[in-house]
Amino acid sequence: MSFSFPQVVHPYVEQARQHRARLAADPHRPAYHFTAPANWLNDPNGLIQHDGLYHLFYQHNPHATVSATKHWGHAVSRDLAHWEDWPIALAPAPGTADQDGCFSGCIVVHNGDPTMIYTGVRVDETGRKRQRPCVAVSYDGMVTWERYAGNPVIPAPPTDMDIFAFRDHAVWREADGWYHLVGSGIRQVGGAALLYRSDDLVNWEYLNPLYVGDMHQLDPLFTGIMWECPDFFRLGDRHMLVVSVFDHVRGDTGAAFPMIHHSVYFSGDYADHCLTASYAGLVDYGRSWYAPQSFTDDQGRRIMFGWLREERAFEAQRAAGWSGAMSLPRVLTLRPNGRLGQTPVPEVELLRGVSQSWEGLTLSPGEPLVLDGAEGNTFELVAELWPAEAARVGLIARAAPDGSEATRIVYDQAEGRVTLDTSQASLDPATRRVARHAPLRIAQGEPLRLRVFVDRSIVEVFANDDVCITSRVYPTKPDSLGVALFAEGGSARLEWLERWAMRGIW
Ligand code: DQQ
Repeated sequence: MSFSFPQVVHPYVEQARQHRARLAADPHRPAYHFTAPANWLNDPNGLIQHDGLYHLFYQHNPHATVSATKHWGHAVSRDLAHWEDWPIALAPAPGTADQDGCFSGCIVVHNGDPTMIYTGVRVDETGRKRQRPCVAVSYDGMVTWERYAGNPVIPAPPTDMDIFAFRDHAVWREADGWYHLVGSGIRQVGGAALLYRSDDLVNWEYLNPLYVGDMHQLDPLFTGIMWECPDFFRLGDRHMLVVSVFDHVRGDTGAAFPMIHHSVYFSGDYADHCLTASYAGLVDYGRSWYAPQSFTDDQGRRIMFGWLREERAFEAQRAAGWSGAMSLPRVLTLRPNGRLGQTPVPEVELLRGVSQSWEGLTLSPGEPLVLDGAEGNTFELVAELWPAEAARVGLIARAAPDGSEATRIVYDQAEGRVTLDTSQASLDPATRRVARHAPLRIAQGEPLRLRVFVDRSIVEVFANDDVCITSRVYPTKPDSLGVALFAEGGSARLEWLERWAMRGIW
């Protein structure tokens, strides 16, 4: 079956091409992870496959590299690997409920028309920033959007709880109508995903919180005072609620600053409009992952993108002229005990170029094995390793010849965890450099399987299809390109390793 796709001819598209050409030589600018043409990008929004075309909308400030005046940027793909820019879908409109920002949301198809449910931001006369659900509809294949005249469609949050914040949306269809989650927090309680029901997407009846967190609980997961960007879907015989954790930190003066943390999933049973969770975990254990959203495509796959935020100074972002990237699209699977499994969509392999492979090598402690010919900053690497007697085994990437910069991915057998260590990734003190750990228990008779995507300032790691860790790295030296394997505390074995140069997505 063949589709005929709309061709968008618009001055914005040419302008976007010029921005991309201008920024392409930046050594930190990803080549095969999605970025905005220029300036600020954050959350993925409105993910949908419609008439065969994949749509990725995203939070975007087209005017600067800072998080302000949120628009909905828009790109499309025929294969989930290559992307084209389309004109900005939604911009704050003076005099409307979104005049100070079009925040995150989703898109569903209602009576044949793609319909966007997003958060309109408007600062009122008293200076209060009001965040309320709004609706817009497209009648031309999602190029232009008409606001619903009755926006906001929910004028205020429920009044039977002391609500803190009210934004971001997940909407899905059940037999008796549309259901809708709004991200929120209940003061002194914790994050909350508030559930509504509607027949027409514009008249909403509040039901109850689908699920509420506990802000005082730190272990095993910290879930904060408020939840942003709720996402809710069925996976196998479970339901998954994914939220991104917002909290405050107190500065030296005692003043509270907003702080975004990580994305948590709760998996369990959904009945009577409530979720009973039996497992909770982090979607990605790295430093840079936030605000994911997912959708189901026409092959029935649940596919997720997340925002990979910057870990360098605002000044460096301003000088670069761009900020923020998307993760690779990931297919979600259900793992034992309700855990969330993630693998890159197979279409990512369309980007593979020249390949090289190594096999059957022993890794001896104290003698890192440099993979000659594997160096680079834009590649994918898949390795199968047997830790054997080694206490730790791993991979080094973006390494300088003199060892002054290096990013390490380490599996520790005794701890049962994999670490993405960027603490020496850069000599630039104004970049965040941290070690982030993910629990990884490898079953008896199974090797350590690492799939690593290095894309200039992005390192995205998938371990045994079980855990993901993604962080940003900013090596300062042009020759910080080396790749090596190592073992510590005993010998390990490399079964095989394949490395592909990766092509760009534009
Ligand atoms: N980003 C959006 C909000 C959301 C936050 C604004 C999460 O809708 O709560 O750009 O990154």
